[in-house]
Parts: sequence; structure tokens; C-alpha cells
Amino acid sequence: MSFRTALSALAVVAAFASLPAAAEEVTLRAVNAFQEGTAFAKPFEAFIEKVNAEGKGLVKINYIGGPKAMPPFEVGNAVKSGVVDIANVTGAFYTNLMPEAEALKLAERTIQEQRKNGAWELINKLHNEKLNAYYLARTGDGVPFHLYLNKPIDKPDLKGLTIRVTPVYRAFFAELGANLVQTAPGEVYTALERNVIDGYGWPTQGILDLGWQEKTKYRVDPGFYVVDVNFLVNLDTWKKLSDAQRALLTKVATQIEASNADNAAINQSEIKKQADAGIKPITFEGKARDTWLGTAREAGWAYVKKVAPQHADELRKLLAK
Ligand code: 173
Repeated sequence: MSFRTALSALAVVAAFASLPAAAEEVTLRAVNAFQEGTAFAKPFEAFIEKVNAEGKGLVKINYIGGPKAMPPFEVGNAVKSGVVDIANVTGAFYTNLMPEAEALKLAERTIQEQRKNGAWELINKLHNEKLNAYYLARTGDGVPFHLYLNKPIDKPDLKGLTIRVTPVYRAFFAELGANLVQTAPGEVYTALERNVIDGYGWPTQGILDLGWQEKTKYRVDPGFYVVDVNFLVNLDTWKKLSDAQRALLTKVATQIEASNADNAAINQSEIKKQADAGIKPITFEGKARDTWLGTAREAGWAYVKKVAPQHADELRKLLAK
């Protein structure tokens, strides 16, 4: 065999060797920190459906499931180690790995604004470094959190009350004197049923999906903070994808982020459903309202400063108004 023939044979082999890689469909393992079909699972489920429909031959997402497949507070670790490729999870469930995630709920700018002002870039970098993850999308914009209670209160004071929390509410409710019990969402119903808690933190949406209206008397208004439920991709997985695969995931993620705009209307309909189910609002006005919201905000940022002193000021500058 001449040198030229050998060379062209080699070129042919190389071409074929690279073909399967380029044409191969990648399958991503996905988990959800929220129960399938409920409010904060839905945007991710819509994402999966769209990717699988539009990504035939390119990307396929294999949806393993929700908290029955994996405990919510372990999802961050599973993304970090690559046990899963992609996950839907709130920052509150991975503050052990990334304390800066405490700041995400304190945002006063939408994810679209964050992508423009550099906030996304910083937050993505933190996810890269601390969670070995790419920060693909943020859902939940426009949805605040509330305190739900079975005992009435008439001022922003939680002394003597035992409240179920996650890191979202911890600093705020502690500042107002509550006793705190941390649980995953899956344990709230039983805790209410057994009367071991007097109330719990949860956003505007999802109460009826979880059946908690049966065991809930009051919702304290106004809501505070903003939900962050994020799509995270294991960084090694992300880097291994082709440009076309990354482009499809990014395109669909952007579409899902645009649907955050629907949350205002969904909140209204949820508030109505709660009222119909017998949940009564306790509404703080005037000075009490200012104390309620001001304590939420300042306790939240003070805690970020404490656990993430290096990044707290920059995060506040980029996320707050
Ligand atoms: O209350 C929670 O479990 C919690 O932290 C949360 C965060 C985002 C959406 C829903 C719940």
C-alpha cells in the first residue's frame, strides 16, 4: 500500500469513526425535587416534553421522577457527582453545597433581567465551582412565599409558634421568634396532621396540589421573597454535549423562562382556590406590613452575608433593586 492510499484509508476510517459520535442521540437522566404533576414540577415537565419532541435524534431526557426517586435535599449532590445529568431543584435544597443559593430567593429582578445585568453569569459561575453544574434555567419568578398557619396572629410576631421551614424561611421566621422544624415538602402533611407544627412556609402555588388545604386555616399576606426553582445540568455532561444539543436545551429553557410571566395569573387562581377551600387570609397593612417585609428582606440578606461573605454584597447589588 502506497503512503497516499494508506493516508486516504486513514481519512475514511477517521470520517466514519467520527460519524456515530456526531449523529448519536444523547440520553440525559433527570430528577425532580418536587412531586410530579405539582406546581413547581410542571415547568420542568413541560421542558422535558418539549425537548423530547423537538430533540428526536439529538437529545432525549429520561425522567426518573420526583422525591420518591430521590430525596429533595440530595438532588444537589446527585447533580454534582453526575448520578443525574439534569435536575429541577430550588436553591434552598442545596445551600449545603452552595451557601450563595440563599440569595436566589431575595432577587427583585427577573431571570431575564439577571441574564442582562451579569447576575446570571455570577450565579452560573458559583454553580460551576460549587455544584459542578451549569445553571440552565430559573422558574418561579413572580411567585412569592407565605406563612401558612393553624393559629391566628395579629402582628408580625411568631413567638411560641412551631413552624416548618427550609432554608428559605429560616432566618426570617427565627428573627420573629418562631421555633423552627426543617422538613422536606413530603413530610408537611403528616406534621400538620399530628399537630407537631403550627404552620409552615410555602409559596402561593401548590397547596391544593399537595392536599394541605385540608389541614390549613390561615395564609399570612403579603407574600415575601420569590421562588427560585432551577434547571441544573451536571457540568461534565454539559461540556460533553455538542453545540446543537446545547442550543436545543438552551432554546427550550428560554421558552420555559418566558412562561414565568404566567405566574401572576396562576397566583390569582390559586388564591381563589385557597379561599374556596376555607383558607383565610391574615393581611398585614401599614406599619405591620413594613415590619413583615422589611424583616424578611434584612434577615435574608444578613444571613447571606454571614454564610457567603465573599459574594453577598455583589449578589445584593445584582439581584436587589
Ligand atoms: O418550602 C419549601 O420546601 C421550599 O423551600 C420551596 C422552595 C421553592 C418552591 C417551593 C418550595
